[in-house]
Amino acid sequence: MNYTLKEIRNQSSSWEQTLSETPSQWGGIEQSVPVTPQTHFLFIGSGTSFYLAQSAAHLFQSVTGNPCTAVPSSEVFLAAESTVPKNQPVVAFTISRSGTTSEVLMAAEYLQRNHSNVTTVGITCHSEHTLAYLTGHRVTLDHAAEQSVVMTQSFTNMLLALQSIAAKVAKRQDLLAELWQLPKLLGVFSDSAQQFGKAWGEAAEYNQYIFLGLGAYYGLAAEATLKLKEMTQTPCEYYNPMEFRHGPISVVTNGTAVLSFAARKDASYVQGVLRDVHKLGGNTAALTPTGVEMAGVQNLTLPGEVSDWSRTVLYMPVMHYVAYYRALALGLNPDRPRNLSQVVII
Ligand code: F1P
Repeated sequence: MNYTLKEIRNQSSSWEQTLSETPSQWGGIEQSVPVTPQTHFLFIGSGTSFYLAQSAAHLFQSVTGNPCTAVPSSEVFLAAESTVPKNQPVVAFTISRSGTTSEVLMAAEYLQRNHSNVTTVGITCHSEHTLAYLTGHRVTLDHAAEQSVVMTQSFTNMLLALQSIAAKVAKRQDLLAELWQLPKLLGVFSDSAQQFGKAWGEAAEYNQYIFLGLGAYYGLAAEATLKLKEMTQTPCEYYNPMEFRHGPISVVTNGTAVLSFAARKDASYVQGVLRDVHKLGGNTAALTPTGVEMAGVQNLTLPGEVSDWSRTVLYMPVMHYVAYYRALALGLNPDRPRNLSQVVII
């Protein structure tokens, strides 16, 4: 079995380890991380880790109520005036699987040199790499490290760790309990996730893919797009579903596959968008919560009764399989994606 498939399939058990290790790691640093109602949380990353930052910012703000923003690493040191708050305490989660990506290290160094109001917390899968030594504090998930170039379990585990921290900061034990259901839910769901991903990935008639997600799920749609692009170079894009009609829907043909992440709160709106796509000849599918059925759309129901907030990472393995199986169908090696390396050093 190749690395990529092994790591996609390892998510159920790696999630369990992340959920058991994060609270104690965060517990060891929370006293030195100033969190007040005025604290601004900044989420920083590059590539996959930036899309992770986007989802994390939404998830954090929705339970803490604190202002949260996500920024590509480069915009910390190249556009700080518009991305790094100056007059309030800031906790900057600097996210990097490798902990050696140049821009993330440059961002962390820049913050420590120029912004005394900022406390940096590294989120990484390599406790032995530079980022973990550079930031003021760190949460390390070495069990989620990968040999593959493309990030799969590292994405979902670092996001899950940030959700576990958000639930702790917000004193939401109920959400922590919901997160603890996810490893088992993925266990019972993984076969249907794989079958769905295989079918949609192998479909030779699809020549472009569009992923739709709103709020915290927008970062998931972005990451699903990046996975497919990295592993297969297939034309693909991502949008907030309600934005899709405002121009981008012009690309839809009968070779277009539109896959949406539907939350309970937005399912009826997503259904309307997919209905319009279908009328234009597009192929549509929705990943939906239990009990939400969308007529005229291929549904893949995610198991469990957890909240939209807690369910976030459960959508991702499906998209990992879509990209993985499309790569195989195109005769490509998912472990050796074109033009890419595990880490970008500039
Ligand atoms: C981020 C990243 C990945 C990309 C490739 C190169 O790495 O850009 O998003 O898929 O692997 O590195 P990191 O900073 O999270 O290690």
